Amino acid sequence: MSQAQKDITSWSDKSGSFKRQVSSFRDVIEPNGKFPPEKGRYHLYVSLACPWAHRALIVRKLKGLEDFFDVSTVHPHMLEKGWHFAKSEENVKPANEHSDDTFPEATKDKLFGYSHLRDIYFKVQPDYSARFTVPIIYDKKTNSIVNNESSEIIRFLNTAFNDEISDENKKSLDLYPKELRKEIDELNEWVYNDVNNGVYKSGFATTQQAYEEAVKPLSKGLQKLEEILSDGREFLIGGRLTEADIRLYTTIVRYDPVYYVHFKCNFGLIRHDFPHLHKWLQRLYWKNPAFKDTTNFEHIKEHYYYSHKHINPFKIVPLGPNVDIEPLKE
Ligand SMILES: N[C@@H](CCC(=O)N[C@@H](CS)C(=O)NCC(=O)O)C(=O)O
Repeated sequence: MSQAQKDITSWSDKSGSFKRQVSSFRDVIEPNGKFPPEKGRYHLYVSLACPWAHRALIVRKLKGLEDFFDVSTVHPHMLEKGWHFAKSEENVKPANEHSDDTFPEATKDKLFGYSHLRDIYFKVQPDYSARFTVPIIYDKKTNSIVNNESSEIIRFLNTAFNDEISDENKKSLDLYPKELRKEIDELNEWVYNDVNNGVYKSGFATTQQAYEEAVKPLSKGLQKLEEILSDGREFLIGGRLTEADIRLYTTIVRYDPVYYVHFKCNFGLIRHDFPHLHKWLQRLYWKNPAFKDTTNFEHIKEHYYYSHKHINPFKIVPLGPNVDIEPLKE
């Protein structure tokens, strides 16, 4: 059986620890480069459920790149052949009817009308044998995948189109400013290992030991973040919004509705046990539409609970929490 057809737990090694694959496509969009910035040339494939793809959607909106990239959005059910597209975008059933064919805000593959995301990978590389992940930046001109690694995608979206962006605020917004790079890189590194990927390592562990080895650093990581934010600061680093906030946000916003239950990260709820982290989350969500408008709790919940049959074989999607994000009181 090819890697592509295996269950997600096949990412685990012998010890039962989850090992995330290294992304395959690592080019960049940059002026005068192999992939120069051109309006309408590139397409973004995402899942609204996926925290990695969510990073790209936030930066696309913060930088005002909606007209530069159109987006195809996969259906939240990730089934045997991986992510698939909606069969129809009309007469869409409500999210709670669990249709594999349609879902509010899931789209068709707008470029090729393919049924599955894997078809894009095979079009570009017929012998592709790794996982079929989102996000993808696809180049319509050369029919290739520019990049499928979110940490790199958000870096080049931050700068590549600056000469073409007309809104001055969006053009000058720098999410990775030179003077903060060292601090951002340091924070990103442990946040990635212990928190962003930590929730997956906890949830996909197949031994008790592997689970505990993941969930303990995750618990410590959240405590550390809580301490950093305990002075009431609005952003993690430098008193301004940076990619460090974006990278953490997409994990924390999924924490109470999904990771706490589904991935057994249940030593604390963000809303009850991490008041400063909670306030930081609420501010990003309620004060900046780039965060709120790209956060879709229906896709998020439906995807995780419905797609990981080794964790939740009956695909029951819990109804709670009653409130997705509590209102901000300041
Ligand atoms: N390193 C990648 C990870 C992306 C990733 O793992 N995406 C998940 C969704 S959350 C995916 O598409 N998984 C499909 C699969 O494993 O078959 C990134 O940050 O862009």
